[in-house]
Amino acid sequence: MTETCAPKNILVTGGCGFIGSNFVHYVVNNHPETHVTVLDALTYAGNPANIAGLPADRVEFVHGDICDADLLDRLVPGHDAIVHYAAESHNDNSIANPEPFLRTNVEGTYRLLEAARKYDVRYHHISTDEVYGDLALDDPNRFTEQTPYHPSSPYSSTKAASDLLVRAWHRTYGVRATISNCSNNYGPYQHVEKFIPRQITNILTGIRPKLYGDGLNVRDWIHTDDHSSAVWTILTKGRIGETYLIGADGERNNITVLRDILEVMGQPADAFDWVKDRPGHDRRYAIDSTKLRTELGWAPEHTDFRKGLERTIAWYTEHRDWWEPTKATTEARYQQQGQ
Ligand code: NAD
Ligand code: TDX
Repeated sequence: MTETCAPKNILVTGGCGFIGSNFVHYVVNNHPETHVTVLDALTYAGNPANIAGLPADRVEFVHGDICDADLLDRLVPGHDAIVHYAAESHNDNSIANPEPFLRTNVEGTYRLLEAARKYDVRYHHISTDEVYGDLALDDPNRFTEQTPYHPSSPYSSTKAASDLLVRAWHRTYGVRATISNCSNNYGPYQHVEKFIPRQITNILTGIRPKLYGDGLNVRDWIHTDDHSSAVWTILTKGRIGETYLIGADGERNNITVLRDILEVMGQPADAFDWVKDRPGHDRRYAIDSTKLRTELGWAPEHTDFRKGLERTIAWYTEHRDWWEPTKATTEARYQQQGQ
């Protein structure tokens, strides 16, 4: 399939977070015809440094909240598409305090959909495989676009709610929407609260890595650059009203990932602590991305997980000034939770 008209002006929400900022870099590097406006509230998870240094004629930053309808009235007209990444994204935080998740993930999506409807702007919604709940370790199936929604955590239930709003706004009001549900991302600019950066930066600061439960929970890892290319593919070639699952066949259990990190960083294989499990901890996620690959011709490029992990470890080693300011508060919060 060939690319239908590449959008000239896109509004990227959450473009100062981990995956959103990697997408902004991807667009700047690969699609010179597209201008990006980043809308980000700069919560604890947003960092303007993630997009600093990008050419001013390609990327404009607007500091603001997706729940601010007046701001959206001023900002959305003139854009060809909204790519909606902004969210409260961390499961452990949603268990400690669900309220911001309801506001940003549900109300924020509602506000953006209303703006997309009012100004007839194409809308792409970034979601997660967690809306499908979890699989048993020995289940031969993986998630597909037909898997029923069965979210487990306050985080994933608010993401599921936001997906359902998108479907309703497409069907009822004709909003030109697509949805993608992606598996666990890794790469640069990921907050140190998340599994892989937490363990790398623990080792770099002399703290022992922490593994939840029995360490056998499985995540389906994808490099964030592959997520970006998949989103661009769906934005430009996807069928309106459709959902596409994004994954790179990267299933691994947590203890295997941790042992890889320990080995690459020259640590003994047992140099970590077992800690309290996450309440309601999903056992396994696994994505079947056949629809995206066969219908739109997308394929991941970063399929060597070990190599991607080594590059990610190198990035955190070389960018201490990026993560050090957030490390102590993040670990203090985990310590309070017994994790
Ligand atoms: P993140 O927490 O790193 O970044 C979220 C960004 O959104 C931050 O920059 C934050 O400041 C901004 N934000 C939060 N609330 C806002 C608001 N009310 N208004 C404007 N901006 C706001 O998150 P991430 O890991 O980059 O995830 C991005 C998206 O991808 C989310 O929608 C998430 O559900 C989805 N996703 C994440 C993963 C993953 O592995 N991290 C996997 C699949 C899908
Ligand atoms: O210190 C830790 N030790 C540990 O064993 C942390 C922080 C996590 N874990 C485990 C829990 C999970 O099984 O590692 C796995 C990954 O944990 P997270 O990084 O918190 O990710 P997860 O809960 O799987 O959700 C992520 O992928 C799907 C993103 O945070 C979500 O935004 C996305 O939707």
